[in-house]
Amino acid sequence: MPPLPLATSPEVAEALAAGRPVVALESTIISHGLPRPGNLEAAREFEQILRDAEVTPATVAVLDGELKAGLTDAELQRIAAEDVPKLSVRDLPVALARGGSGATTVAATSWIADRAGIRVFATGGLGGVHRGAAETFDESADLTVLGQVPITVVSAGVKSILDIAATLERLETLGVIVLGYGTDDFPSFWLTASGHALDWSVHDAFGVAAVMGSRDALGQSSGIVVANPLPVERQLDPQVHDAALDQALQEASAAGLSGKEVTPFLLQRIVELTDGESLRVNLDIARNNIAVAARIARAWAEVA
Ligand code: PSU
Ligand code: MN
Repeated sequence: MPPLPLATSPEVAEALAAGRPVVALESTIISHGLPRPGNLEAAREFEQILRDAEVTPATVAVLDGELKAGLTDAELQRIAAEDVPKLSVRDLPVALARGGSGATTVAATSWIADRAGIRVFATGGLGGVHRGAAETFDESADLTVLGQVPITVVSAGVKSILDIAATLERLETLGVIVLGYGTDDFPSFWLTASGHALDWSVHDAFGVAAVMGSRDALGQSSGIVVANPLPVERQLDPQVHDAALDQALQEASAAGLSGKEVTPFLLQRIVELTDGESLRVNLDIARNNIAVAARIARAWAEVA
């Protein structure tokens, strides 16, 4: 087999070799999930939250035909400024074959982080089963990859642009462990709760690390979704949320959008329709998830 074209940054490689905590971050949130130019500032801030917690950040992307775990500031700038494609797992071989670059989704980030030996990953919200999937079959590869890769991903559940009940059913089928972090209710990203009850919850980072350890001991290789809600006083106003969501969904369907364009379109329209309020909440969620991922990575480094 040819060597894996994976460049782990020196900082990340050293931390991993020493058993110090590392948290992976995805790059599609930078390239497609947040508007420019604030996206670069956000990407830097996400890394800084980890550094402040003495955790090494590993932002994941594909640059010039190489998988990257850990980016320099110049590389972060490229992801934030260039029109790079959004890459899921199946896109990685094509991007590599062409010497191309791109931002990685939760699916691709999970896969690359696992290859790099990283166990904890923070994102905003996972992809999932889209509304109308019974006809369109539109289900994010985030779910299938999490069924295959033993990574722990901290997420504020999934967005209400998706079919939450169907997403939870698919996570069950795929064998993905879902743990509420201080909650019994699966969060719906901008909103603290979705009304969908979870089977399991943990109270702190050591509770997550214990499940990671027992999953490993069983030889299971599925991922863990840590569902971390925003406190209710920081959620998006539910009325503002519902109105913006209805309109954005109608527009996406009227425009005949499908496939990988759907998520970025809806996210951007919802920012516009909420006068930027959804963006403020989006950033707050990412920070909140990164802070929890830092605690989990530290707990894991302690017990592993
Ligand atoms: N949800 C968000 N923001 C995002 C995404 C999802 O709140 O930026 C991105 C993530 O990178 C996720 C991807 O992995 O969209 C899912 O896209 P798709 O549904 O096309 O698989
Ligand atoms: Mn899709």
